[in-house]
Amino acid sequence: MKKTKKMFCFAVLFSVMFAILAFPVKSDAASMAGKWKKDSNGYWYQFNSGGYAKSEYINGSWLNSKGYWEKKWDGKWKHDSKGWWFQAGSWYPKKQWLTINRKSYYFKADGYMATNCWIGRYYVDKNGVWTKTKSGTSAKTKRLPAPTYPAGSAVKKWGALQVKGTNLCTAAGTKVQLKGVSTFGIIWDEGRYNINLDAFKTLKSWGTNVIRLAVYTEEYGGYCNNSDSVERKTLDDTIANAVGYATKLGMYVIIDWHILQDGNPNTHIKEAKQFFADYSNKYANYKNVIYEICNEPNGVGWSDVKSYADTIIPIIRENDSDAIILVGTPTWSQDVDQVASNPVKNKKNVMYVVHFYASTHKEWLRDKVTNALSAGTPVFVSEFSICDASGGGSIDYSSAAAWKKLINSKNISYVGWSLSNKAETSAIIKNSCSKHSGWTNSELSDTGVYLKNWIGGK
Ligand code: IDC
Repeated sequence: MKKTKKMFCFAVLFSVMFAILAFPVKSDAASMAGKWKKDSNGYWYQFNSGGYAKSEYINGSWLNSKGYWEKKWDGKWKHDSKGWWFQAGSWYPKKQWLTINRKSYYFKADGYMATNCWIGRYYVDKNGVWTKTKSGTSAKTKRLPAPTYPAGSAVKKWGALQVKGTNLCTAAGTKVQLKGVSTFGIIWDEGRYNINLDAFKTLKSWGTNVIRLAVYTEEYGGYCNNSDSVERKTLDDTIANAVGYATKLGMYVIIDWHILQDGNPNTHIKEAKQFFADYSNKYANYKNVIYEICNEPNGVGWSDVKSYADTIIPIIRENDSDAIILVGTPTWSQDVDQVASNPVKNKKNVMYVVHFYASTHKEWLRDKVTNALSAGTPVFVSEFSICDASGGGSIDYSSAAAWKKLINSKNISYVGWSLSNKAETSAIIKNSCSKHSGWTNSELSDTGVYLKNWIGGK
């Protein structure tokens, strides 16, 4: 009899609790979705997302480490002029984390809730809620001081770029179009000698304001290919030199983690984490460095690419809160239309990559770009050519013209492949030309002349 009465009291207690319990300012209850359940051991709380509450408060009730209701529902947020604390009877948390309505808070030695600060590896925001955790990947590089950029240069005029809506904009918020050239594999002979100050000057004289550095990962001489004689130091030195030239000329520069045959960016995620920790630290004070985190994912779906991006972006953001980050898309950076329904978590200054080779990729890929833009996805064409997808074959001028029209009308940034004299159509320098800067039109390939004219507004 007595027992039944007690259970009855509990039932009343819980219903009343749901009816009257409201936190005045900290309206955490809204974020908590689930149901109270009961078994022979007592009450417990099942989340809609699966799992159950344990060692935490749910609507003021303490659930123990086994997940069972333990104490009276006496936990309440309180505050005074010094801040918030959480009072449960005569007890209040101090020097500890506590999860309250599915959010974690840190209470300092005096019992007040911590705000806007790091507690070890964990960050609590202005509401005291734990929002992020340090990646644990720390940079092995030294942070360079902020450089100066020459008068009249793109970087001097536009500053640190930002993304607004689907547009790339100047620091002041004006729409801007980057246009430029991608190096060939930075270590490959047909490309490496074209990475020099005079070469970049030549490109600048065409109107180029961005250079992309193709740092292959798995191919020969790649950053993650340890089976050949190319040392990482050579790659790092080349990147350092190239960023130096671009900076000296006031051009933007994209550090491109050029995955290709590795297909899934997660294949080398360990190396990628270290790479982007190192470079975002080194260039945190540079306004002109852009990070492209995975050239061309292939054989892998957007959810895997997104999970990779959601790992790498926070690592970059730990060092650099606003650099532009370019995220490749599945099917060799074509599926940009898949992003809108499931974008990366930290969207600030992130753009998504489309690559096209005009002889292979036609109206259907242009439609994807248009659809992505209409759905609010910022698009950046960080690599293209006007031949076929092998980098060879013949030029399709009519498809190229359709792309040019689309890109210019939507103010999309574009970067042509590639600054090389290899015997392939996409190489912008003729194979017969061995100059490494100062190319005249007759030393450029047909692709090179086309790119130069486009960049030059012709
Ligand atoms: C190509 C080079 C080619 C090289 C090959 C290595 O042009 O000389 O042998 O890489 O796999 C891409 C890639 C880019 C390719 C290019 C042409 O991003 O690395 O470069 N391409 O195939 N995507 C579509 C085309």
